[in-house]
Amino acid sequence: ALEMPAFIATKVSQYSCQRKTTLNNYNKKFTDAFEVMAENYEFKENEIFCLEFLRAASLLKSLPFSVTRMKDIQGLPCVGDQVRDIIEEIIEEGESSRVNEVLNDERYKAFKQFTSVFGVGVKTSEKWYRMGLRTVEEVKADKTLKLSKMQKAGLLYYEDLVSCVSKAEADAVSLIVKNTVCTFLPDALVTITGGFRRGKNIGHDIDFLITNPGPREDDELLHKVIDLWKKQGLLLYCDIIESTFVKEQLPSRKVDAMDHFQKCFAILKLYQPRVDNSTCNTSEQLEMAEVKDWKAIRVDLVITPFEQYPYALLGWTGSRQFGRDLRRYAAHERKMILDNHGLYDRRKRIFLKAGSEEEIFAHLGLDYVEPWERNA
Ligand code: 8DG
Ligand code: MN
Ligand code: MN
Repeated sequence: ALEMPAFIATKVSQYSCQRKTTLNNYNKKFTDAFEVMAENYEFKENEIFCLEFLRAASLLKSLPFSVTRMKDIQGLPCVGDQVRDIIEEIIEEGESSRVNEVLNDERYKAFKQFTSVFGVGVKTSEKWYRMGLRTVEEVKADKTLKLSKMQKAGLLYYEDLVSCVSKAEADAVSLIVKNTVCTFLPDALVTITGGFRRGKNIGHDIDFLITNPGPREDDELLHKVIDLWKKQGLLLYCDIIESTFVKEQLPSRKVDAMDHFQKCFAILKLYQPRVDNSTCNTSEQLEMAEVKDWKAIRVDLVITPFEQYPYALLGWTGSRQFGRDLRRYAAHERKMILDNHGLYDRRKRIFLKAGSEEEIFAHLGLDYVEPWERNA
C-alpha cells in the first residue's frame, strides 16, 4: 500500500470549514492533549492560547492518517511552536509532561469540576476556588453560597447531567418535543441540531431548532410547550430567553456572540422504564425501593423565523470550532458577516437570502460540508 497517498500538507486549509472532519479521529492522543491545554487556557481566560490549541486539535482531527513522525506535520497550518513541542513529546515519550502537569494541577482539577455544573462558568469557578472550595461535593455541602436558580438546578441534578445523553435518550426526547410542539402547531418543523445532527452518539445535551413554515406565526409557542410540560410534571428547570432580534441591525462581528432567537435552556424529566422490573413493577413499589425511574436531561430549544432557519441550523449544528471558522472565513476571505440570523455582504451592502445550508456555503464560495463532516 502507498504511504500517505497523495496527501499534500500545504493544501490543507487553516479554516475547518474548508476541511472535512468526521468523528473518525486518527490522532486522538494528540487532540485530547491539545483540548486539555485549551481548556486550561480558557480557565485562565487566555483566549489567544486557548484558540491556538483548539485550532490545532481541530486540524489534527481532519487528517486522514495518524501522525507518527514530526515529518508528518511538516507544512501544516495551525501548528505553532507550543503545539509542535507537545506533538514531539507525545511522539517520543507517549505522553506530554506539560499536559500531565495541567492534569495534576489543583486549579485545573477544581475548575474542571466546577464548570461541569450547569450554570457555572469560569467566573463562578474563580470565586469558588478563591474561597478555598475544590470539589463539587464541597460546593454542595456549603450552605452559605449564593447560587443562581440555574446553578441550584445544576447541583440538584448533577449526577444525571454529567452522565452523558445517549442517542436512544435523544430519540426519546425528540419524540416528546415533536409531539408537544405539534399539538400547538401541526406544521411546525422540529430539527435536532448540535452534536447529534453531526452524527455523535453521545452528547451533554440535546439541541432543537423549531420553525413554522406555514403562514401562521405563533410567538406564544415556546411558552405553550413549557406550560404543558410543567402541567405534565416533565419540566425540572427552564430559563426562557425572549427574542432580541432587530431586523435592520447588522450581524454581530464577534466570533462567539450569542444569537437573538427566543430560546429556552431546560432540564426535562425523561422517564425510563427499568430493564429489570420483575421484582418491583408498580410505582408504589418503585418508590418504596427508592428506585428513580427517570433521568434529568438538558435540552435547548430555539425558535427561529422560517426565513432565518438555514442560518440558525448552520449555527446550531456546530461544531463550535466549525462555526467560528465559518465566521472568520466569511469576514477575512469574503468581506461578509455571518451569524445565526443571516449573511451580510459588506461590499454589496445587502443581506443574502438562503433557503438551505447548501445555499449559504455557495454564497460564501465554499464547497458544501455535510453535518457529519463538521466535527471540527
Ligand atoms: P454536546 O452538546 O454534544 O456536548 O456538543 P454540541 O451539541 O456541539 O454543543 P452545544 O454546546 O450543545 O452547542 C451546539 C452548537 O450550537 C454549538 O456548535 C454552538 C452553537 N451555538 C449557537 N449559539 C449558542 C448558544 O447561545 N449557546 C450554546 N451553548 N451553543 C450555541 O449557535
Ligand atoms: Mn449539544
Ligand atoms: Mn446546547
